[in-house]
Amino acid sequence: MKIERIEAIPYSIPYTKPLKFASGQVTEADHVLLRVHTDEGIVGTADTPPRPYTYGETQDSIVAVVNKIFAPAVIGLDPLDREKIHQALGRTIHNQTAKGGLDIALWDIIGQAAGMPVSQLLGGYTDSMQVSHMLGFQPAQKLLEEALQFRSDYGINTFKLKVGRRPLSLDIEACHVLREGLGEDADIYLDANRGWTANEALEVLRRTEGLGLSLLEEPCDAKEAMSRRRLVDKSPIPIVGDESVPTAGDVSRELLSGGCNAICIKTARSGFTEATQILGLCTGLGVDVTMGNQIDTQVGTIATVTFGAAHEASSRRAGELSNFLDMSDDLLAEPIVIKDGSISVRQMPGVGAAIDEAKLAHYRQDN
Ligand code: MUC
Ligand code: MG
Repeated sequence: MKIERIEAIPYSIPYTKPLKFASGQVTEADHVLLRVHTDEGIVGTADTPPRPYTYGETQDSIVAVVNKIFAPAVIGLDPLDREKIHQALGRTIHNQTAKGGLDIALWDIIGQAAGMPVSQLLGGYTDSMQVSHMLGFQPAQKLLEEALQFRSDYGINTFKLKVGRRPLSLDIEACHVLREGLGEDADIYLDANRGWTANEALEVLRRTEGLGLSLLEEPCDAKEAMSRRRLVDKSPIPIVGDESVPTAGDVSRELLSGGCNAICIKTARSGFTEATQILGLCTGLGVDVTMGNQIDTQVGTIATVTFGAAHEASSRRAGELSNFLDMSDDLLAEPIVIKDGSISVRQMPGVGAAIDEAKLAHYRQDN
């Protein structure tokens, strides 16, 4: 089997409600759908979300790097020659989600060729993932209303609260209101997207003591190495690396230098291959992982479910899998269902990301 051609299709689907966080906001899914075509007629599919404020990629840059650099480098190779393909892609640095999407599309091809669900090929640990819902910036009472609504509509009881605002009292109040309103059984954790300094994060931890918050993600820029280490040493809860750790090398640097002591894995930026390396590193070191969300569509979300459910360590905690609910539409032919707080792995060959062609024709921006 050979890779024959690669499509990088820019499209845009509006969100019904913007998601705001410390490093940016999302009002539309202005993503790029990747389709890797083989000479045997098998097509691998993946979604790539440009996040300029996180990785520097844009919709245009993803299309350009795929069309001009990655496609010419891998066309003619066998999709099973993964190591050769990764060597070829690795000659270009960064471009995380473009590389991650291509890797997922290759696995989709491999699963279809083998007649097996990719989740089973990767590890086959379980057949579903518990869902954590991400709450963007809003007044405290609105946050509680949204969380209660998600709990009653979908059975979700794990919430990631976006923080990193100033004055700190905005987020501190939100933590208190959520814990009070959701009760002690809800898992509540925080993600500041580098919005604070390490000392501000310490102050927030002091003023939310006793609330049972479980994790604090990317509180400040990991490049502020000295103060970040001090924060990790002093924090009573794990400090999670997210945007500071897109690659296995970044994970080892941040863990070994004390910049974090838990890791967020995102398939959108690591694909399945590097996510497997990261998971192995974390499991070997006894470091907890979370399955994160790159503000994914249903196409991206099903990829996270595929990987997360494949392994014990990545399915232990609820994964962030619900942001697509705020989109006005999606490209996935068979919509994802969240039931009793969880999403099932697709029991079909590949990743299970069949595309609704009429919707793609409607939302694509290149014709
Ligand atoms: C997250 O976990 O940080 C927001 C920015 C980004 O790159 O991902 C999202 C969610
Ligand atoms: Mg994060």
